[in-house]
Amino acid sequence: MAQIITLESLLAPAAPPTSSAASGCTASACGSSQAPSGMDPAVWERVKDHPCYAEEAHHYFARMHVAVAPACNIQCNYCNRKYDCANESRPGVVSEKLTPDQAVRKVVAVANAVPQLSVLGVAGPGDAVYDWRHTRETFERVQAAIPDLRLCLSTNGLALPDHVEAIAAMGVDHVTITINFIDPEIGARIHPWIFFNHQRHTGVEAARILHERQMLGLEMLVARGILAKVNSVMIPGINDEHLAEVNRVVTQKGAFLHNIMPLISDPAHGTAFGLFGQRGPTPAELKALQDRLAGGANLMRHCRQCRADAVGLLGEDRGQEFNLDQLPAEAAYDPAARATYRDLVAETRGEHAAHRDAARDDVAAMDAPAVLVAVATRGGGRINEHFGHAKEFQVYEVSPEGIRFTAHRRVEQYCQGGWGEDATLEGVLATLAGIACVLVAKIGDCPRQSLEDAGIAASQDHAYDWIESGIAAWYAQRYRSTVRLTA
Ligand code: CLF
Ligand code: SF4
Repeated sequence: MAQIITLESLLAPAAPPTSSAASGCTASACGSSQAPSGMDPAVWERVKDHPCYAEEAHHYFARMHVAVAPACNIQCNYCNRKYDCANESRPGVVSEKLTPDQAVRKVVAVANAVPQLSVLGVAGPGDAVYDWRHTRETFERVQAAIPDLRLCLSTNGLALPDHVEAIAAMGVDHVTITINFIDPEIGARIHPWIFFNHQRHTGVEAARILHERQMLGLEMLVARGILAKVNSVMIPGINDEHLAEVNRVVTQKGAFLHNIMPLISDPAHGTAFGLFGQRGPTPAELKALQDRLAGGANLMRHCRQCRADAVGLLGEDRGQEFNLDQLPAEAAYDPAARATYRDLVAETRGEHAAHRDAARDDVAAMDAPAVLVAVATRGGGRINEHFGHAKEFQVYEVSPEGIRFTAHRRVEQYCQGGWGEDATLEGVLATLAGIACVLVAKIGDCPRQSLEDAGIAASQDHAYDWIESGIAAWYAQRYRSTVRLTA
């Protein structure tokens, strides 16, 4: 018998949702989610359940990576081969490497247990396209077992032109290329060598070959209608200024999305950049660059730089629940839970879209400054996480121009085993610097006071509301009273 699933049981079990902006659901939005303005509805159909390709989708849908591709054909100065591919993951965490057979067992187990699952990605721990034999076999077998799972892969691009036809024939619709440079002089400072055509190349010559292959691969993907995403690692003093040129070129070549990720660099990771003391950008530097690039390719701002074996919604990682030794030896795929969940999301997203539009109209009528609001959420588009349980906050910029997701900020969970840790709270406060207000499902008096002492408002008045509705209501309350006081 099919399991009974509700969105609330999956995402916000503690209280019924309420709304402070629009109420009910408009006829036009009900039961559907519409393409964002300017997006072809046919393209929206291909991205609306991909948590990386559509920001809105990451509230509802999960991805999983299987670490089936250990081999790589280049060296990046931000990578230590002992660890995961840093193009799509945090360095410093070892993945359980899987054979295609083990990967299929894991995908079936996750699909049965995580109804939000919509995408299977191969993102390392080496290069998914260079290690094509493993990636292809995994995809073919998963496709046979779970035909509606979207397939996604990530590559450095060097081997991509050799496999685009096979990728297209398999129906892989989403491919990411990591492109950090256009100018080979800059590329040589990031990628010291490549292995190409049975030969090792170094320096500027290696970077030039890599660049040509990346451009060719991107053009071939776009020509076949595959949605190409470009990831770039932002490395201060090396390619940070140059990324505007990367953005210009990949936009012109038809990239669907550009994801600029901050360099993660730590001597403990044993990477060349970590050992040289190369720093990563600050959140403010990253945001300033992203803001400068608005208008080119769509920018992805919600990347979590996830592991090569990540499982779950982007802000969570349930990979440890599905280690090999925990998997059943054999299990059949049961499509019921995912199908039920999809139907519920389809209905809910229409309601969410209507409330988002109402919230946008509410803030457009305001005369108030742009401020940042941090939201604690467990997914589903709601303010539904307690302050003390949050492992990250989603940051939105609100102004009369609208309400826009800008970034996430990771924190150490404040509440451990029933009580809050003062030392942890200090770190949380530092991470929330520059935030005007934190919206949460619940917060205790003690952390609320500490936040207020640090100049950050905290509110649980919008608990379980839609994120945009709660932000608009807080904004109106905050700035209407200011207007009244100063009038
Ligand atoms: Fe994985 Fe990458 Fe596909 Fe997403 S991740 S292969 S496109 S399914 Fe997503 Fe993770 Fe960022 Fe990658 S949040 S690191 S962008
Ligand atoms: Fe490491 Fe990935 Fe670069 Fe290969 S492509 S060196 S695995 S970061």
